[in-house]
Amino acid sequence: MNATVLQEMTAAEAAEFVQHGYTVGFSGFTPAGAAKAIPMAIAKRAQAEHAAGREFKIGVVTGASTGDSLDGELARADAIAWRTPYQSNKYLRQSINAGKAHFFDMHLSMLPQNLRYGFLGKVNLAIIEACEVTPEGEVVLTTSVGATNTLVRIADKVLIEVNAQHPAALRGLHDLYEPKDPPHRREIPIYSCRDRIGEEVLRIPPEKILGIVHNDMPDEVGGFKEPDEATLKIGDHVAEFLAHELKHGIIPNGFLPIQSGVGNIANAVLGAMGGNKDIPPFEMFSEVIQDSVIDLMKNGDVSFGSATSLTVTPDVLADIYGNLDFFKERMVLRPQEISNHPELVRRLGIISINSAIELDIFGNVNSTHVMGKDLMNGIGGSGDFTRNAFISIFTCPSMAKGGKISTIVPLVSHMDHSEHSVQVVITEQGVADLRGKDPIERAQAIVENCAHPEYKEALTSYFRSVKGGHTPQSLGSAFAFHQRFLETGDMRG
Ligand code: 0RQ
Repeated sequence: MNATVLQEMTAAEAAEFVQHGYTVGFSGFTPAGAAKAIPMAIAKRAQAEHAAGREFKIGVVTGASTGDSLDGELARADAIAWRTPYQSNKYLRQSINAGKAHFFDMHLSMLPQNLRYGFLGKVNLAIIEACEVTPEGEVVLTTSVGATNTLVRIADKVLIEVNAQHPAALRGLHDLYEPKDPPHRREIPIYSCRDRIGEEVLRIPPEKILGIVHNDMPDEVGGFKEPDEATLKIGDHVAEFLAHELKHGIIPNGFLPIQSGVGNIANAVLGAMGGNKDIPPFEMFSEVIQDSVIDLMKNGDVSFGSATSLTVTPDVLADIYGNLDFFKERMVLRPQEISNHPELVRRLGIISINSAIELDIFGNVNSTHVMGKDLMNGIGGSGDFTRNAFISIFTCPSMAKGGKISTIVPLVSHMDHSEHSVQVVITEQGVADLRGKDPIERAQAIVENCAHPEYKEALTSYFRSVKGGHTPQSLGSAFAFHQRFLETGDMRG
């Protein structure tokens, strides 16, 4: 292989390679492993261009969400023409909801193949974070893989941030594999969470690398709120439900791998599962490994974790890096195309646990839009897992905004997961098992077991007032709860 001296440069010099109208693919899945210094420099460049009266906006593709130095800086600089597949940044959200940045909400497993198929056009530049780059172009990634392997391969050129926060000893944590495209695609040969099928490093032809920028910024992963009573109750209900399924032979002995969303509820659910004596040590086959999983690994409650990102707070990351051999034996980071692949989710029998913004009495789930209109984050990986899970579970508190909103409504104001994919609903009130139930039985189970008592009567009278039909839906009043909230600020009127 050629040993080329790679050009070192500043972030500002690297940003000069970016032109108005480019599509740029950045590393990162959540803030973990996201490029940081170069996107900040691109935002500065955009501001300077705008001040000089010139247009400067780019298409931004990453694995999922990123940190503020990427989505926040670029959104504040009004430098994002379009963005996919997921985001969770307050400034970018504002920009999208104001119609300034176009956003395509996409199942995360589909992004790499949609890029390869050419659905999103050409990728001009990939900007990625690494902990080691050899002169031969071997690149060791940091705390996520996301779509980086595909972005790097299809982009015209590559810029690399080498981040000193992450040790080169991360080599071996990643398993990089990209399927062939139809009609040549074969099965993905993963038959257990621990299987490794790819390479430890990315191999980038050195002539494709425009330069290296040294950086020392930590991942911008925020902490968790202390769980409130409702969150703890949801966690307990999930753990008890799963222990019951195991006891009754629905979940096989030895348990099945778990996928869990991110955020406070997911953290509480995993904590409750670890604390439940009837649940044996289990594996994770998920997209994100977050703080609670690390605690459970140390206790022996989680025996292995397969994901695409290690999204942990700085103290937890320091702990992992202090005991890297222990954790490298217990985890693997894969491309999101593999960590979230429907084929694998169904083959391995993953139990999926995700959160809803609202859900209706028939089991349809809205994960993405407030009052049918304003984007919150995006569907993320929740659809990849839910549609193909062994058992799919959705959790949420029964009320939001201090009770002014019932999260259980007659009809969702936006739909991400349909009644056909949603099997179990869990709020702090209890559990509605929807398997084998028709729409009327589902409505009864959800209202009885999951709705808040303050909303039970209104929800019951809604579906009882409809006569005949398979699904008791009234087109005239299906959105009465939402209308009342928009008019009075409270769904109770
Ligand atoms: O508002 O932030 O102003 O307080 O929504 O709600 O209860 O804190 O829940 O942080 O777990 O997020 C679905 C958004 C839940 C998330 C969603 C308001 C509420 C609060 C947040 P504030 P909570 P969480 C893996 C899988 C889609 C992607 C996914 C999500 C804020 O889980 O983005 O599943 N999921 N990915 O007050 C109006 C309602 C509301 C409401 C809640 N009905 N109406 N506002 N809120 N319900 C991750 C990846 O893919 C990377």
